[in-house]
Amino acid sequence: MASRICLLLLVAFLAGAFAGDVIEVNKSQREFDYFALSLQWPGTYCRGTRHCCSKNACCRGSDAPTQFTIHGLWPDYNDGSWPSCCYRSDFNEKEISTLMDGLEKYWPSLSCGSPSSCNGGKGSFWGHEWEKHGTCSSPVFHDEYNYFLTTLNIYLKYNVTDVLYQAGYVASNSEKYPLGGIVTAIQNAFHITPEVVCKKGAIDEIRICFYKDFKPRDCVGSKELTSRKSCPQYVSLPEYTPLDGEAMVLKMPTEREGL
Ligand code: U2P
Repeated sequence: MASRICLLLLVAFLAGAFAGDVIEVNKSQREFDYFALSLQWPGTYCRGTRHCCSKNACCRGSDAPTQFTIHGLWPDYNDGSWPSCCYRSDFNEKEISTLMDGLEKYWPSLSCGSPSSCNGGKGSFWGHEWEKHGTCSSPVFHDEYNYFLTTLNIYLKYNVTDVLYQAGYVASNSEKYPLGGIVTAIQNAFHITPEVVCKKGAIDEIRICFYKDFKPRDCVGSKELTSRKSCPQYVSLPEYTPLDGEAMVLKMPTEREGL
C-alpha cells in the first residue's frame, strides 16, 4: 500500500513538473519585498550605439523612441539587494505574442547585444528580463504573459515622460535641468520618491517603485541617489540623435553593448 502511494505521488509530481513547463531550481532566495519599474532614457542609451541591427530600437531612425522605455520590472529587497533567476523557466516568445505591438513600442531592446539567460545561454532582452527578474516575482506572477502585460499597464498608467514634459523637462542637447526639480515633479505626480541613475551627467534611468499590489511607494535607493550619489546637481536629458550613415550600414548583430 505504501509503495502504491509513493508511486502515485511520484506520478503526480512528474505530471506537475512537466505540465507547467516550470522547474524550480533555486529555492534559497526568499520572497521579494517590492517592485521597481526601471525605465531607460533612449537619448542617453543610444549615444553609446555605434553599430546597428534590426532589433535595436536606437536604429529606427525617425521612429526611434523619444519617451522613456521599459528596462524591466524588478522584484527587489528592502536592503537594496534583489533576487535573480529564481527558477528554471525558459523564455517562450509565443506566450506573449499578443503583446508584441506594445512590447516593441514601449519595451524595445536598445542594443544589438544578446544578454545572457539564466542557464548560461544567450537570448533576447525580454527573455533576459523574464528569466532573471520575472521568475522572482512569485507570488504575484507565475507566468510570462501576466508579468509582461502588467508591466506594460503600469508603465502606461505612470507616465514619467509626460510628467517631466508637463513640468518643462523636455529632451534637449543644450539644457541642463536641476535633479531636484525632476524628482519633485515625479513626487508631486505620484506621491513617491523615484530612484534616478545618471551616466556622464545625463539621466540614464528613472525607477519608480510599487508595493506588491502596485500601489506606488518610495524606492530604496531614492534617498542616496537624490543626494547625488549617481547624478550631478544639474542633469541633461539628451535628445535622440539618429545614427550616421556609416553606423547604419555596419550591421553587427552580435555586438555586445553592455547588457
Ligand atoms: O544596475 C545595473 C544592473 O543591475 C541590475 N539591477 C539593478 C537594480 C535592481 O534593483 N535590480 C537589478 O537587477 C540590472 O540588471 P539587468 O536587469 O539589466 O540584467 C541593471 O541593469
